[in-house]
Amino acid sequence: NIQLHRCRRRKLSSCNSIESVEPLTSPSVVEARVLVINTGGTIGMTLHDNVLAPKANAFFKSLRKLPILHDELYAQQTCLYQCYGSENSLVLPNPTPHSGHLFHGLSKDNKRIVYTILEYNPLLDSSNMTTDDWGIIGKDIEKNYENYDGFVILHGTDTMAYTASALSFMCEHLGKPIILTGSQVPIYEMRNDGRDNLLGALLIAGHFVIPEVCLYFYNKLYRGNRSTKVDTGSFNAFSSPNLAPLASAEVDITINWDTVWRANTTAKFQVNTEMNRNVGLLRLFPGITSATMRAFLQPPMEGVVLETYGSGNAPDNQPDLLVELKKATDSGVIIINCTQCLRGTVSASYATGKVLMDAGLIGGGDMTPEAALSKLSYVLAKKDLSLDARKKMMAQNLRGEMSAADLAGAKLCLSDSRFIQVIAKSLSISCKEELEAIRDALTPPLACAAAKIGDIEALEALKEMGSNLCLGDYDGRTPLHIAACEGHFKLVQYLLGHGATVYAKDRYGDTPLCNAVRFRHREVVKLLRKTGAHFSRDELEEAGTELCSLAASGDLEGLEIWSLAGADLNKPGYDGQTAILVAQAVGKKEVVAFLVQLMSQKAKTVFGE
Ligand code: ASN
Repeated sequence: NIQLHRCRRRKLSSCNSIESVEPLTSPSVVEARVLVINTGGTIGMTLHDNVLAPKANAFFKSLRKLPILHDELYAQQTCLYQCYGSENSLVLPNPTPHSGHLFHGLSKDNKRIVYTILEYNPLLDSSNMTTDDWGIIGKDIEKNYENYDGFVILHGTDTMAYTASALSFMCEHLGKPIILTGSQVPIYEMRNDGRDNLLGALLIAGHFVIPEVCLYFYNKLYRGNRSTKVDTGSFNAFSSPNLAPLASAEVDITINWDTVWRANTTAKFQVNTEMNRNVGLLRLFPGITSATMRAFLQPPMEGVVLETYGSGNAPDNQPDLLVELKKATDSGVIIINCTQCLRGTVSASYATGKVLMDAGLIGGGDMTPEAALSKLSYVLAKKDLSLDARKKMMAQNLRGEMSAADLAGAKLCLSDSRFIQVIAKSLSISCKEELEAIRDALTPPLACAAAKIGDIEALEALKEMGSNLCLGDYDGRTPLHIAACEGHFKLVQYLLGHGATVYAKDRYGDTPLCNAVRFRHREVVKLLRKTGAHFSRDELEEAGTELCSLAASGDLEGLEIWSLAGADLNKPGYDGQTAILVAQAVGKKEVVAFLVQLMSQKAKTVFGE
């Protein structure tokens, strides 16, 4: 039982029993409270008969003797044990030590992190963890949610990524940090990673409101459902192959706030411990038989993560395998296609991938198998939902566990993007990838609108948001197309100087040069030509007819623009007549003279006169 006192800002001299203890200098300090749930794992193991196993009732006592993890003097002076319980509460040392060193990356508000340890009995090697253990952890967090600022879960590394993934789904409307950590070497050994991991997790949980289930290991904070154990023998045991870390603890603790999941709900936190256990992971291997597949997909199996090759591929020359898969999906088993590769996403780019979609599998995007499995278990337990609704949920990004399909790899920084953030908030969008999706969807039309009115400042602002000014709108019209239509010379210049391409084609196949010609913007045509713009072979071919009609109607401006744009004034029209012959035939002498002059000018430029 944990005593739940809420003494967040306690007077240091509020305790009667401290007369004999030297008072501290600061009159009051802010305290952050963290609940540490010790489930077991190597961090608290000792050797028994030459093998490591968890040791009960030793962890708290040992931390109490470690000055980097506990300040006994402060505890005495503030009557910490009376206030929070002597059996399980500790306090981190002062973040601004007497040596005068800055405590890098943390707030300067002299915050003390008081942490209370809840030790499970029995402590488990994480290989012994089950779905029920996830539920127990979840319920303990729920019970204590309002009394703590953050939660640290000490856990074995072997299945830490599974528990982190499962908790991320079970914890609905989470608003506080839950950080799993552990170690590769017991904290009792001289060289160990447990102290640093625990300290880092405590500091982050106590200082930053990161509303996610995270995993902290070897100076990095990962989104729990993106992490996976990748090394048995290194302190750097975890990786998050498809998502950059949420934070890194170097000289400074730097939080990557753009990546941190944003709470997008007004609903209250709750832990949903209903998990469906009839789920499984099946890794494809060359030579797998339909009998193996059939056996695996037998009832009571309700959900399977199929770990496929590469970008989600499976043999398409073994129809018997595909038949088994199809039979299972037809009978209501949800099968998720995840890649065996550490990094990347599944996509139906190969025939060997498409067959799986045809067999009714759902693409798992770039989810880790751990995340996909626990998501299945969570979603399948929602008995009130129809099969279709559950399938839909599996394909959705629920807790930042997957990147939006066409956006994996989006990389631009959104830190200045107030506008998109406000829009995203109103649309209840939480993750960086989705924000970037919105930015990328909205900024091309916005840039086109800015180009329309010749607003270079607006374009500049969009560029600062990380927008690519070369992107086209829904019709493939780029800002350069629009500026060329409007004849905004300065803006065309600006765009050309900021990466816009003269070769962009809209859905009608038109380039900015075509547009500038059509709307008769002489200077823009010249500038585009100088930058390398040219008509296509077909356009040049068809130009003859256009020139003839311009000549017939006496349109000198039109003839000049076409000539500037690179049209051959001698090109015959559809009936074999050239513009000059047409002008003569209709008696337009000034057109004939103009064409002769244009042609001689052109010849001079060609021959460099
Ligand atoms: N077998 C241990 C566990 O998962 C491994 C560890 O914690 N490093 O509990």
